[in-house]
Amino acid sequence: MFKRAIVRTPGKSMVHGLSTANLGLVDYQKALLQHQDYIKALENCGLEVLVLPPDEDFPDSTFVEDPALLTPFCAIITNPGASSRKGEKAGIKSVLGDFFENIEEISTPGTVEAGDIMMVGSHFYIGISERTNDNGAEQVIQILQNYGLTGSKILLEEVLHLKTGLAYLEQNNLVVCGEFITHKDFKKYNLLVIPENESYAANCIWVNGQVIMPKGYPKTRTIIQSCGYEIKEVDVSEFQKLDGGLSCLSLRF
Ligand code: CIR
Repeated sequence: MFKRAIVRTPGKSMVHGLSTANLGLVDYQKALLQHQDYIKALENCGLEVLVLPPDEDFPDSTFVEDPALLTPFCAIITNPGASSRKGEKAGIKSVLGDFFENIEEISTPGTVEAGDIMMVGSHFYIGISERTNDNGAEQVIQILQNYGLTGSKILLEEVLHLKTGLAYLEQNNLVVCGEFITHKDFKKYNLLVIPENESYAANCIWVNGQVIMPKGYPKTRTIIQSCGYEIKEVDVSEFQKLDGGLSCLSLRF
């Protein structure tokens, strides 16, 4: 069960965030309102939410999931592969010191963005992507092992981050789409296969028995609901324009 979440209010500079989506310009005022709704959804799942102020120096800093990986025993400050995001580390490290006794760090030449890491119990799947390299993944695995946890690597072919196309909903239920549907490492899970035209909704989050998912994906909603989860929908269209999903917008622990 999670008790808390950390989010960062987007700054005006978010309109200059990294994007391959081709979905048009971000509407900043709309993004602020959507971010508030996202916070409410987390609170309605019982979480205490720490809201960090905008950091205008880093347009993508609202995607707080990427610069840190939180585990039950330590926080790992990552080393984002995108050069414009490397400086996000300091801001998140100073905050996590209040909650974690053990803070570890990934160092160059390793790069890691935690959107590439999915926790399943005490095991962590690490996507090797354009943002997370092999050296970074090996550093994460070594740190995890020092705390009695395990990690393994998954080579990504199409998606930006591992969790762009995967979400673990506990109880062996794994939401999958695209390249992950037939991946051998995920065969042991009960796969909830999301249709290609709703692939954005594969990035949803389990929060204490409930699932928060993006608004507007009825087939995915039905699939997840049929497994017995209560669903909360949030419109995150402005973050989608920056390739960001629901999971990217918070650190949950
Ligand atoms: C980026 O390209 O880094 C941001 N515009 C989006 C990051 C999304 N984060 C995630 O999937 N974990």
